[in-house]
Amino acid sequence: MNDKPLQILGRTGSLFTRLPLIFAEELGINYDFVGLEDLAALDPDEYAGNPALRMPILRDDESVLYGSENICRSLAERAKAPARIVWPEDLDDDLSRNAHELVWHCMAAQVQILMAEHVGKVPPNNVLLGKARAGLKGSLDWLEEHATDVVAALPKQRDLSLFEVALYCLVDHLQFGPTVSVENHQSLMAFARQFGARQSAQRTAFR
Ligand SMILES: N[C@@H](CCC(=O)N[C@@H](CS)C(=O)NCC(=O)O)C(=O)O
Repeated sequence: MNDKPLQILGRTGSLFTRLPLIFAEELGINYDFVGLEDLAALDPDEYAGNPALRMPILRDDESVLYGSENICRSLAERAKAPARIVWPEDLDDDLSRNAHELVWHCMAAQVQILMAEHVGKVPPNNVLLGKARAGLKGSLDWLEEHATDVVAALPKQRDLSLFEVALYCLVDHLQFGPTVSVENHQSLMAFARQFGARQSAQRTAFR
């Protein structure tokens, strides 16, 4: 068996990269973080071969794996002590499934808006940016109303859920790279404060 640490490739300020970093910390996985330089790069080699030109990527001696959810699943499979993790397919009612969909929508919209503003220098009145901001704001308002109930409905006997990790990373990233305001969403902020007390969150802070 190969004991060389796994590599998680991404950026310390990347919303999607934070998910597997938190999973790795929670699960006690030995890993090296490899920072990627250029968000505008068009060469897949700059993203460990990911043709989608996205991060994070998980790399070991034998393989590369793309996509934050894939990577979280792979890390869970590699954990020495099995953890009780709630995955999207365990959400079995419409409210929880909608909440999952909207968190992932918000994450994609947050990246899209920041990339357009900071990398693309797209004018702020661009219609697609306006729609992305409106969809992000509406989805955040929905999550503000429902996320507490969704979290309360998760199985009590759990170590981690992908939903909570993603929601935490989203709310924290909205403060790190502001696009639409989250500060007045009291229950989302309270959730983030509580989850943010975990060592895994503190060891992976955006910077
Ligand atoms: N579906 C991918 C999305 C990853 C993603 O959008 N990552 C952002 C960084 S947080 C990225 O690579 N952005 C570069 C770009 O948008 O061109 C995943 O779940 O990992």
